[in-house]
Amino acid sequence: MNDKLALPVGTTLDRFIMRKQEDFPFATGELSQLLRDIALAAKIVNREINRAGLIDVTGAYGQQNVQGEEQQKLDVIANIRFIRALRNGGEVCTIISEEEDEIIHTGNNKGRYIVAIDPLDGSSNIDVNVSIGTIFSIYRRLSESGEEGTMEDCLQNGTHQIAAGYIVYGSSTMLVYTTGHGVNGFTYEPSLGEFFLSHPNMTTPKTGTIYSCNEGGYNSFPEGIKNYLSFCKESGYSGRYIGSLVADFHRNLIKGGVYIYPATAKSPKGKLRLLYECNSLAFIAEQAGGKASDGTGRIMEIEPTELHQRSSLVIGSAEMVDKVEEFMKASV
Ligand code: AHM
Ligand code: MG
Repeated sequence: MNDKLALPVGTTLDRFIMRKQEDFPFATGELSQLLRDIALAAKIVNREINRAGLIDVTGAYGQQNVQGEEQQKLDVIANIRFIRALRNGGEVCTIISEEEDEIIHTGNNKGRYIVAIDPLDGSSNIDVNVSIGTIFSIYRRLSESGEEGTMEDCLQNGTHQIAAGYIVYGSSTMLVYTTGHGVNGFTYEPSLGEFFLSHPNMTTPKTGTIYSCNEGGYNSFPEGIKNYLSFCKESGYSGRYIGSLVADFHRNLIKGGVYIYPATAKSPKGKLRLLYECNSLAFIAEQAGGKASDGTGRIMEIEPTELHQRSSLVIGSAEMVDKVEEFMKASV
């Protein structure tokens, strides 16, 4: 953890990013700028989310929003906003998005970074006023600068992430990120249009009493997961499942708990995407003292072979993730 500069609660995100950059004398400032680009897009998406119901009313009259653009679903809007901000920023050569089938070349061939993003996670909650989120990972390109980013650049395993974060659009909007030196959380103050440091050096409890899992798929869960769920119940744990990964993860990060999305009959390889969802949250979990596994091994060491690869996910408090792995091992 980088304690060289302990910044006080209330520091703006911009100042925080700037001061952290001073810890690395040879840094070019490009990563700092990239994080600021993401924060800017987050503010815009936050605004769209907050008036979602109102936009729908406007749309019903003319099918156009106030900017004269065609009405679009919020996840499409978020995708456009983040891609636009990253393209305009200039530091990113290539983006991969959960919303896009193919690699997106930004045209910034000198950009040193690759971004993987789930622009709006928790699609089933978008239209019903329940917390949703954005998840992102940042990698350094492996290919030569000056060329377009390659598939190899995009298919790096999670240990190669140089930064990752999420935005949770909840009872307040928060941006939480890591550059591999601990985890910091910032709360958005809408009247000032700024994120302020509210959760410095976040750490997650070693264990907890919350388990988060959609038990609707129980009948087709692996035996080890079924047994672990019985253990949770026998232990009197609380079941909490929002159905928005970011929000479930964020709560468990703070309170201690485990989120489980196993393989099911419907999603035999798991539902969540390794590159857009699992790796970024795994990086944050580990930086906060937690763990992330696919039930048998570390998420961040899985070698991706395709952009939209799925994985099982067990993530949260270290001792709880270990316990799930024990149950999985015992059942084979
Ligand atoms: P999405 O990216 O299409 O929104 O899917 C991911 C979401 C997660 O946020 C959430 O934890 C999970 O899917 C919920 O799935 P289910 O409805 O099967 O429980
Ligand atoms: Mg998602």
